[in-house]
Amino acid sequence: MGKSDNKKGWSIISAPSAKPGRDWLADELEIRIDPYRARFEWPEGYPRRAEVPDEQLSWSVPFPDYDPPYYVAPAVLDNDGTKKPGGWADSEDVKAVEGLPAETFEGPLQVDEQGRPLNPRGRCGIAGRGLLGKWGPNFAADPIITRINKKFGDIEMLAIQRRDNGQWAIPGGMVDKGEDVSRTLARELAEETGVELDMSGADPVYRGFVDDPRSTDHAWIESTVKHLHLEGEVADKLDPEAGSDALTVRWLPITERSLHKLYASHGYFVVGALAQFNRRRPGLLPENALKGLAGFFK
Ligand code: RP5
Repeated sequence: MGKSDNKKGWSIISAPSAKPGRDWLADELEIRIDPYRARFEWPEGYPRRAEVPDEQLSWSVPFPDYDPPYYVAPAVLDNDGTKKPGGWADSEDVKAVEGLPAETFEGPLQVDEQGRPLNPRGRCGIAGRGLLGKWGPNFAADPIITRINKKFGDIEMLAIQRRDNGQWAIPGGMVDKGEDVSRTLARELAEETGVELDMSGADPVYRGFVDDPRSTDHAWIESTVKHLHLEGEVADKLDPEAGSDALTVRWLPITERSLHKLYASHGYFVVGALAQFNRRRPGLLPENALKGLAGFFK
């Protein structure tokens, strides 16, 4: 198990560098995202999360006094697909929802006695769906696009500043119903940054739970993360332009500091992508830039 830093709001991860004698660049990274923001942060409009002691996080441990506030955002209710044509949200009546998956990237879906899916990372201190449209897993896709800035010797990523909270993020988004995830990666990239790239050959980085501050006991995000490193002139010819969900778009230098400031679990996804790429193509990414990221796990 890695460590958490409550003041900075890191997630917790189990990583080789947390184990003596192992090196994050040389060894396979085992990314396990644990809930931090999902327990201690919440977006504007949410009620305060109920306290959940570490030892009662798991649904398998009884917590008879657990009585979290219930919250579903008005935007979710207004976009109920059973009432509004084209609505992106499920019905508020969980029993009326068709097609709840039996399996998610995190394993078999567990439900409570009311049929509500249970967050695979345990109790989050808020019942209902919050700002998330789907009961259970809300599937997302995150395209990591990197390049080397030769002038500064940096590795940079294409990042957006989110309109909802001003945080820098991978230009990801939700998978539409029936959509192939490669398509979602390319579509979200194009919608949020104006950059059009074929993501079908991108390298898989991660699939699973995201520590998103919108998470609740009954709704959470699971993402497919893929990485494309652009070489030579390709990246310089692109002309990124912020789309509707983004305030700004830029090539963001990847540093220990910028990684920690990224939205949700995105810092872990980016460092995981770089470590994996560096093992496959040793020598291509600037050594100094990589060395500067070692402290990310400390
Ligand atoms: C994060 O929320 C995911 O990693 C993905 O980047 C994003 C999807 O939500 P929206 O950007 O569509 O709000 O948890």
